[in-house]
Amino acid sequence: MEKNFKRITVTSALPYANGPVHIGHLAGVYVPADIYVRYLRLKGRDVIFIGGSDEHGVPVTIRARKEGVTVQEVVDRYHYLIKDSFEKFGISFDIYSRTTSKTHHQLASDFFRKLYDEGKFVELVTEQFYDEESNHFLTDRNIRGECPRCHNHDAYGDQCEKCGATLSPEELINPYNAETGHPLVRRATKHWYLPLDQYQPWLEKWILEEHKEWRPNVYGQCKSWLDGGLRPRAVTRDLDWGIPVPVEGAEGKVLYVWFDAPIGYISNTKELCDGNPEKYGSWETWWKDPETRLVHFIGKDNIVFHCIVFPSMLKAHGEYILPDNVPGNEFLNLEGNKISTSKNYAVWLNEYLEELPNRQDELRYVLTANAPETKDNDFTWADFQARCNNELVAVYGNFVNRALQLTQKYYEGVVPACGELTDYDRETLSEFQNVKENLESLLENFKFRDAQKEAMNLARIGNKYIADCEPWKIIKTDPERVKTVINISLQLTANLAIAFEPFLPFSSERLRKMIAMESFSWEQLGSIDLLPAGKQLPKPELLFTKIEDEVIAVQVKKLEETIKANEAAEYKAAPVKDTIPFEDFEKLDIRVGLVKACEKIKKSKKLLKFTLDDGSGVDRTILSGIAQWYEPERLVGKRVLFIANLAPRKMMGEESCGMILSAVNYNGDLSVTTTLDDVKGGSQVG
Ligand code: B3M
Ligand code: ZN
Repeated sequence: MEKNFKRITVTSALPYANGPVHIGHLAGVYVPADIYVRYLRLKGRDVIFIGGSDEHGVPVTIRARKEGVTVQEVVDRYHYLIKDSFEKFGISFDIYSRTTSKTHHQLASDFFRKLYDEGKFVELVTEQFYDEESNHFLTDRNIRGECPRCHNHDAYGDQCEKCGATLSPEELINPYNAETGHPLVRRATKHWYLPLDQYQPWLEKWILEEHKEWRPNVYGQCKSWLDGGLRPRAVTRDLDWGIPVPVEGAEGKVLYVWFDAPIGYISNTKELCDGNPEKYGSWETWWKDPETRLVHFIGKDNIVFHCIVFPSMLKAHGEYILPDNVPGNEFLNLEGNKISTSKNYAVWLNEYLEELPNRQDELRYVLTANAPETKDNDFTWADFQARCNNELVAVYGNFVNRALQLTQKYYEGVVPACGELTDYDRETLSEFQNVKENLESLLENFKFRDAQKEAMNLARIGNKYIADCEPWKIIKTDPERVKTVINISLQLTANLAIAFEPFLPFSSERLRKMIAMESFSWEQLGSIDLLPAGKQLPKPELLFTKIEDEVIAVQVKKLEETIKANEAAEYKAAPVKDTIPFEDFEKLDIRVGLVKACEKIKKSKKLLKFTLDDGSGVDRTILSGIAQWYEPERLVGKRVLFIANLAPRKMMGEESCGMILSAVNYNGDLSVTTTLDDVKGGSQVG
């Protein structure tokens, strides 16, 4: 922090209340924000942490229509589900409110009105697509029509999924309403635009010159937007869900969701402070005092709104401070694939909480260890297991457990006194005193991944120390030395509880109780007299437990099944071949064969050899390339369909007389066809 700020307002993106939150949200926004806030609180800084649901916009209305419920029902359901997930993961918001709150509607409305009255908007009339049957304007994604390039009939208003062309709705031939199929007409409509072009020179100076310290991915995105030249942006929409535009003659229009949502940070602060002024003071201090540092935690798809649009709104308004930093993260992938809410491909937090109970810190740990801070990153269950077992259990948990168990064993849980320090003790202590300084500078610079590594390093130092000193070997011969070693190990343990608090709050809390500390603060980090000699410690329990293979297998399988289900849902049958006359069909002699024997063929991975009863009294041999999908025993006794009059062919030295019919599934898997009833071998099919 270059400037000395008095207090810090921390916000994290308001998730859309149109579905549950997943690990991508947690990794990209909420865990880093929470680490930062917890650190500042431990330091005794004046900080508030603002969150809430984004309950306006088109997606919630689509979801409601699909489910046949009201929009209010949809946002209620997800608001509470999301809020609950965050709470259970220890995301320590001072407030988690919603953009449908009264306070927010009022504040966002007033914000708009002030800009309107001061002539900060430009009014523009444009032609938009309109559905005359249901009387409403449509958004790009809700418009479909024929692609002007490949003539696919179901291209979207923004893109053709068949040929990949990027489109705008006007380009579509015969546009129609994607939900109802109604044809669309063009109709003139008036909207208010924020003239971002007018803010361009100011933004260039403010970001490109004065905020060079922003993360390269954030700075880079801003630069490329600015280099491309900014254009006015509509801040109103023709929709019936949202905050009504507070201007006469604007009936049926609402504020654009990206206009109202960031104002939600301010509204939620107001709600927080008005509800508890003794604790939080006036909301305005948190948003208007230049000595307040404003920090927005977001994902990369929100960068332009938080770095360009919202600051321009704040600047236009004139009374507010601007963000001092916007730590934006890249995306987290899952097992090599994109996380997708619409495809249900994600690890949902509410499901994780049920399926891996009491393992919130484990997920927080792995998400931070793999945080997509500078580039997209991948979450895999195998890595999750490895990090939990090899780092949390084997390093951190192991050290703490050793220190506490030895205290029980040798001193009945009473902290022994520290004797004279050796050079090695001093070396160890100075090493971990450096950790504090390193941690601080990393946390202040939003490098949470490296910061957590640094904290883990402290545990490694401890492990090495105890392993090198081998107290169990000298307890008889040099009991005084052992006292010192255990004392130092316990001091290190206390330090670990503090250092890990921002990252692993649940474990730190448990550890704090195991070492009978009332409370701790960041300033204590690095000191070696946190646990006074003579202090009685309770019986310790394990800080972390191993994650078993079965638990991981279940999760991996779940994702694989989702992929399969999606592939099946997306599968489109191949086009039907050219029509043939009936006589051509009659040329084929398809029959039922009873499988008398079936075996693998040596030297071939593909072929199975069938011996069929085809009703002729003589066994028929057919080879079929389905070994990959069937154990031969499974097919014995089954009735299969085969082509009886196909010219015999030699394969792998065997003669095959006919062909067994199989269906090719969407993913290429083969499935042998059979009859529903017991039909005699040799029966004709037709
Ligand atoms: N709801 C988009 C998102 O969830 C949007 C963020 C608003 S932050 C003010 O990614
Ligand atoms: Zn196309």
